[in-house]
Amino acid sequence: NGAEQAKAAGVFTPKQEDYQKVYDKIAQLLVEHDEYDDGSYGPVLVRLAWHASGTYDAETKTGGSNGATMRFPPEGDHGANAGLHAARDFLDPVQKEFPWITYSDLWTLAGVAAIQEMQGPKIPWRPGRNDRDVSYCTPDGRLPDASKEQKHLRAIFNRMGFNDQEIVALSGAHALGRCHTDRSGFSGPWTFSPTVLTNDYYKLLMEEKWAYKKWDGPKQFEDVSTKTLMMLPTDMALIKDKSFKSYVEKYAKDNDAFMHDFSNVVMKLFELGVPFQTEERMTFKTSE
Ligand code: ZEM
Repeated sequence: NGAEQAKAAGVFTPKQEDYQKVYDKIAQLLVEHDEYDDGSYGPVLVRLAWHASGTYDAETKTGGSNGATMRFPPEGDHGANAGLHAARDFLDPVQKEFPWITYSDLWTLAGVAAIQEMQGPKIPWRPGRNDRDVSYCTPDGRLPDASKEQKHLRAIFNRMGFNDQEIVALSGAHALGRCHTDRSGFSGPWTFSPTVLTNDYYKLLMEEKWAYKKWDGPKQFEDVSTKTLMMLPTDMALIKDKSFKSYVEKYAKDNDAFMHDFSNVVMKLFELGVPFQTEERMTFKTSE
């Protein structure tokens, strides 16, 4: 076949249909490996794509998803990245089957696939990331510290180029997944449906009563009524701060607005610092 021949000749230029095959493989593995956590690797794939991208510094134009430098010990061992080997290992067979894709493109594409397969919005995506060597690892401390509040959130996310509205829209990702005591030290999920993207994170922030969890672990919050859900200090900062809270209220009331803004802001996150050769983005077909 043409693609194989072109690849053998070293001139293989993947097209949208080739990236769709990568997407489909990830979607298939997500279904097959339902033994993980709440039944899905989806959340940890989203966290991998976010931690690859969220190291971006707009001033020095360093970090971001270009490079996939989390493969190497200095960055892979940063405390914030604890547990992400699970996501990288999950993607290994995909990289083996499609050796032409860079790890850095694969990680963000997997983030897109995970979000779409967990009933989130379509996230337009484009290729163009190159893997870089260990010398491009970012310094520790670029990702947010969950024990802090609004001042820290603004410092970290403004550095990437995000405003208040975007910070709140991005935080809606915490509808997904959970905290693990052996990773971050925190414990528990934010919502009752951690493998489906909804605006429940905002609804719960607004509607539940939250109190400090009484335990030996780091300071976190639990819902008073069921004591099964959690919020980080940085999550609670979104309803302490007037400007942040106005967006939490908006997304709690309007799921469509959340889905729309989440798509835009995640697209922007995954593109930070990438020297694209193309303006054109592709939108992947979701399975079924
Ligand atoms: Zn998270 N996040 N995050 N986040 N995150 C965790 C888990 C997940 C913060 C944070 O400290 C933590 C964004 C923003 C911020 C996801 C996506 C996104 C955990 C738990 C912590 C502590 C890790 C563990 O123990 O496994 C902080 C302080 C943030 C600042 C606002 C953004 C932005 C995200 C994507 C757009 C996801 C999906 C998870 C769940 C991972 C899993 O394994 O279930």
